[in-house]
Amino acid sequence: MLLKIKKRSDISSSEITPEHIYHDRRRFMQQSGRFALAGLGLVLAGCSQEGEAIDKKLQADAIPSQPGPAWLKKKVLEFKPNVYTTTEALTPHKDVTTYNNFYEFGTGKGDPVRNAHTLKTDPWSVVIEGEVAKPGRYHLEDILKPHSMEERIYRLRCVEAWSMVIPWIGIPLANILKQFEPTSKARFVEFTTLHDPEQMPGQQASFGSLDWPYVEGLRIDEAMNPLTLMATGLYGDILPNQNGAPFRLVVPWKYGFKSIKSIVKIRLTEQQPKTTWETSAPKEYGFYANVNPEVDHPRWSQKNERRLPSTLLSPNRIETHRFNGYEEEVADLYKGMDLSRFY
Ligand SMILES: Nc1nc2c(c(=O)[nH]1)N[C@H]1C(S)=C(S)[C@@H](COP(=O)(O)O)O[C@H]1N2
Ligand SMILES: [Mo]
Repeated sequence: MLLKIKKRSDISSSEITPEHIYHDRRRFMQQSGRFALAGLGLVLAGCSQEGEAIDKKLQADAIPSQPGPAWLKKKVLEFKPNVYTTTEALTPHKDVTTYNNFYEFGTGKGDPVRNAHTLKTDPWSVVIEGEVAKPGRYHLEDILKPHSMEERIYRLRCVEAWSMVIPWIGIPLANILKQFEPTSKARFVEFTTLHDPEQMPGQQASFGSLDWPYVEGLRIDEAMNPLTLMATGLYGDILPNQNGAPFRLVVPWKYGFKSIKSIVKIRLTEQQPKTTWETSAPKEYGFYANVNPEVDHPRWSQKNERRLPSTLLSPNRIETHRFNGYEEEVADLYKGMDLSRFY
């Protein structure tokens, strides 16, 4: 059964606190530990749909710690639970932080956790430009300062047909954009990831996987939708580098590649941005990239997904839902559009 987000009107204030909301990081870890243990015997035999063996060493070893800036940690720890949640089981912390797509650190799922310690996330500034009354280069701290942190538990559905349930911490993008006063000409928002081959080995020419920097975009109404989040944390702590520290986008009704990591520029534009995956393979990846079981990828079906942890013996295949289960919240944005054309 599809678990819908509760509307604010459906939820009593007493319900907002306990059970599925975890202020205590240790509790998260206990929960992840349970899931990880349950899957342990299978993990060793497992491989992903892409035929990639799960890295046994990574499953066993401690991950290099990336402490991140103290001011950000303090801010993130002040998070409050939000009504956007789900009763589905969280994907264990270990899977969320060791099975990643972040091509700047390599194209293998285990590459980002191995390599992303070279990313320096402090100090971090973000350029805000284009159709805004207050353009400039801002310290991340100043961008976050006026806002409070919320925890939102969202499904993440990768276009490669696997998915996770992740407890993010962040701020609605709408609140951040309003701070810089978009002009009436702002019809789209373009996001750009850091481009620095010294910190991001996947950007060195020898890899040649994508055109850098990684660019993504949203229509302004998609950007302003209450579900659209700028994340700075997950699982009760700051974002690990491999998950896009210190500041990344999360758009839960779209395929994961829209949720761009380690953002250094936000540009408001009149024209639709040219995005990385659309540019690299326009027949396979579109600008909209809404999760849609009715429109297959040219090389595979989008009707189902592997909910991680997933192994060969226990693939954990589930049905994919329109807009990743967020239809009620976002379908209105696409009224009258042919979603097989605007994929
Ligand atoms: N800059 C950048 N952002 C990126 C990617 C990337 O390679 N580079 N991969 C995307 C893809 S394909 C997915 S599925 C998600 C994965 O996010 P996660 O590793 O936090 O689960 O990040 C997205 N954001
Ligand atoms: Mo993805």
